[in-house]
Amino acid sequence: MTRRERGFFELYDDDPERADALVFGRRTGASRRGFLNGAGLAALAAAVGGPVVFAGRMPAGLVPAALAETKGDAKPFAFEGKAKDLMVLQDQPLNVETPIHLLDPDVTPTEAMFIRNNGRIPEPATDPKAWSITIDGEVNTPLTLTVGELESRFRPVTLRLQLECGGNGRSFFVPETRGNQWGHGAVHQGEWTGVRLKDVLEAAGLKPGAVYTGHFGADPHLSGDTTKQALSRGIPIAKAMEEHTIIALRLNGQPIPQVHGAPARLVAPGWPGSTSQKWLTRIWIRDRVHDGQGMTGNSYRLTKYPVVPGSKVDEKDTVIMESMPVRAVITNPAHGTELPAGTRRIDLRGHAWAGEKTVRAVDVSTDYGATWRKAEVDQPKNKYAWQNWRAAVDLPSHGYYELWVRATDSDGVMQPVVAGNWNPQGYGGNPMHRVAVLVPAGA
Ligand SMILES: Nc1nc2c(c(=O)[nH]1)N[C@H]1C(S)=C(S)[C@@H](COP(=O)(O)O)O[C@H]1N2
Ligand SMILES: [Mo]
Repeated sequence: MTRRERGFFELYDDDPERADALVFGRRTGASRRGFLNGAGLAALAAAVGGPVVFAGRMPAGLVPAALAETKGDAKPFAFEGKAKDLMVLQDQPLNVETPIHLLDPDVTPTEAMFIRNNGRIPEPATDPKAWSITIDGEVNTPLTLTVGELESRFRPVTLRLQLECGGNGRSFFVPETRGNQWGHGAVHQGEWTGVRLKDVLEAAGLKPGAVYTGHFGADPHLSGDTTKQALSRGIPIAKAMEEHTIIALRLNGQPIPQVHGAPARLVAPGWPGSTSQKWLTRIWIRDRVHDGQGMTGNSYRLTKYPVVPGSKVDEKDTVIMESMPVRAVITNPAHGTELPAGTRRIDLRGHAWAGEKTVRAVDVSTDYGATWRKAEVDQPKNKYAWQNWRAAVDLPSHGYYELWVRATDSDGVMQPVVAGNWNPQGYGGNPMHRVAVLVPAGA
């Protein structure tokens, strides 16, 4: 047995440069990748606290999961109503990621939900019921409705909806792209109560020329410039009329917290989170694709065809990102768990989702993808709810393991091992999720 010099991750936390050099030998340029030779393997075993059981199946050059984890600011997150272990990626604007194990419940607790802001958080409304939303543009009757009127005039709906940032997984792209370096944790599934956007748009009456929505919120632009929007995205009319697209008024049975868009926000499930406007004040029905803040250039756009990673891409060679891609996460055990000595079999569980589509299969591996086992996958509770999955796996001896999960969507598209589909701003990075665990040697 390898004697454990340090804790599971301490070495990498303290001095990642030195740790990399130890494990992978000479570094080439700024790259972390190298080859695991005998000395590297011994160093890795020492670092992770046990023998790397399936080292023989480990792809050369793949950064071990124990070392690849994204980390936010090391300080505990101090924000009213929020869990302290959320990871702050950015302060101004506030961008905060959820460690995956906090996503374990089917409905994400409000305190565990990731936060994504492009601008400043607006001042809370003094009278939330009097907050008003204007529907104008290509409609027969422009409307201004208060939250109170939305509640009294339209039928309420409650749905479990997964909401994922378009940039979730950005940190896995090579070369790195601009923006928040999210791991897999820019996603949540709330139980949202509100009214269907469709019902509201029907009350206004769409003109035949209606093509797209344009969303506006009350959050000031980061610069303080009142002529600029922090974010103003939109969706095609068909998505706006889809019955799961809602103006949400409550989250998990409570008023929506200010940071999540109180008192009214859109939820356009399965699409990049940026289409789910917080602090909603206006929906402008457009006769063309909306051109607000975040709709043009490379923002929220994928390339029309594969490009050489790192190349410059023209707007004409891009398409607006619509459905989010397939992804699965392991919510239990947590990354970095030291299991009880003698553990030889464990239960894995988590969620999987695929934007507009559903998940057909989830597979798990303990040996770097050499062999796979099928997980049991539940049906979604409602359309756009994530699907819970579970699987038991064997761990043949003590040591370091990586638990890998990959999902396949209803069209047969499977998650890649590493983030493919590179695009200039790093959207839709969905490599498989990997969790490192340790089974210590018996006493
Ligand atoms: N008004 C407004 N709405 C917004 C944003 C914003 O910056 N301003 N960010 C969007 C993005 S990019 C995402 S991913 C989601 C995140 O929602 P959450 O902060 O409630 O988790 O909100 C969206 N709605
Ligand atoms: Mo986002």
